[in-house]
Order: sequence, then C-alpha cells, then structure tokens
Amino acid sequence: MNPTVLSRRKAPALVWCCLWALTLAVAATPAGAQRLTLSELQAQIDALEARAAALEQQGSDQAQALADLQAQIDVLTVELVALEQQGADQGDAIADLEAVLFPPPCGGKCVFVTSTTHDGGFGDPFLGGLAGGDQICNDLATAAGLPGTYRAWLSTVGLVGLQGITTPNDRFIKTISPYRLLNGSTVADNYADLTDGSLQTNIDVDETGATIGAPFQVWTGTLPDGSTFIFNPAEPGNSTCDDWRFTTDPSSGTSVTGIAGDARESTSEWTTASAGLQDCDNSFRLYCFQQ
Ligand SMILES: [Ca+2]
Repeated sequence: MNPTVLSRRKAPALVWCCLWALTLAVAATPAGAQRLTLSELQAQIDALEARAAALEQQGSDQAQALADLQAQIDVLTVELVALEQQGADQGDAIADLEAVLFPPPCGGKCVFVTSTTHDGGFGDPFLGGLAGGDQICNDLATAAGLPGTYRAWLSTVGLVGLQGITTPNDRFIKTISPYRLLNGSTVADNYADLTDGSLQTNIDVDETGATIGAPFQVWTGTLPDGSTFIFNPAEPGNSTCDDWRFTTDPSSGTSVTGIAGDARESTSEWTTASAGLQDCDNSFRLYCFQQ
C-alpha cells in the first residue's frame, strides 16, 4: 500500500470539516452535474484501498488490475492534496475528481445492451468466443462515439483446447465508479453492487441511447455473481454455445444451447432468465460494460 495514500486519509477532522463545507458550496452551483461529496470521496478511497489490499494478497496474476487501481488512488491523492491547500482552484479540483469517478457521457462507466442481435456463435464477420463478443461491443461503442473500451458480459466453461473458465469476475476491472446507462440511470454503484444479485435499473438502453424492443433476450452464460453458469456439468458447452463458437456442435452435429438473460429484468433474471436455456441459432443481444 502506498503510505502517502494512507497518510492522506488521516487528515485532521477540522480539514475534513472545512472540505465538507466547501464541497457543499460547490455542489450548489452548476445545475445538472453530478457532484461528488466528501463522504462519497472517502467511501471511494476506502473501497479502492480495500480492493488494492485484496489484490496484493492474490498474487502476480492480478498485477494489471492492481496497477489500474493504484493509478486511480494516485489521481485521487493528488486531488485531495489540492483540496487541502484551500486555494482558489478547489472547485476545479473537485471537478477533476468527478471527471475521474463520474466521467461523461454516462456519469460513470457506460453500460448498454447491443442494438444488434447475434446467434450464439457470433458468426461472420465476428470471431467467436469472448473476443468476438468484445469486438461486437467495441465496434458498436466506437460507431456511437462512446469513450473507452468495452467487454461483453459473457463467460466460457473452458472446453478442451481453449482457455479455462473465464468470467466477468476474471475479465472485468473491478471499478469503484458507478455503471450507468446512456440515459444516466444507475445500473450499479460499482462492480460489487453489479454482482450482488440484482441491478438498480435493468439494462434495456442500447449504445445510441434508445430503449430496445424485442428481442429482449441477451446471451450471458453467467450467474448474477459474475461467475459461469454451468447448467449441466455433463455437457458444459451447452450453457455457452460451446463457448460462443457454434450453433451446431461440429463433432456431434447436434444443436447446442446457451444461457440467456432478460433485458427487461433487474432481478437475477437480468442475466439468468427463467427461460434462460436457449438454442444457439437464436439471434439475441449482448450486455456491454465499459472497463
Ligand atoms: Ca446490485
């Protein structure tokens, strides 16, 4: 842990009190903007430090995620120093903090359901697998002018010859920023809230900001907690369209199935719909999350 960060957190109560008053004053000015309160800032830093500490204990495979978190901590620390200087630029410092935690256009990490539909093999022109799903998300985001990079809410079961089980829990940056739709509605306050079993708002807005119509099914292969949903351990590929490569298994010639969620739902059915096991030749959507 960066000792500078820890020391910064232990600012005297009087300083925090003054900063609190300042934040309230700044919060009263511009209309419409999402203002960051000091208590929210403190919570964000606490969450960052807890996550960083956990990652540090998990070993070198978490190095990139830890580096990303440390970069966020460093930005927040610099801004805290600026705030504590009580200078004329404190409003700018708070705005800079907000730009880190609540960046436009979504006021956080953008989340959308794809306007396009795809069979479970993510066929031509897309590659199959997680890379194909991510490409669909990033192509749509780029075309819509959205910032950042995106990953699809998908899991694989680790079929022979492929990489092992890979899930949002493995692949997503565990952000402390809120996930929001293009219309500003909050889906989850952070990654932990995203994977606690339910959403604050269902994900039915596409990358252009339009509310989708049918179909509402979304390929996921993923449980609400961000891990792989293996419906039948004897046939794991039948939960993920053979890890998002085929609509018909090339070795057996039989059709394969995959788990889908429902974009109209904010309960666990958002990712595991009650009628979640679907033939992979259906054309469904994907959930895309900015990283
Ligand atoms: Ca939640």
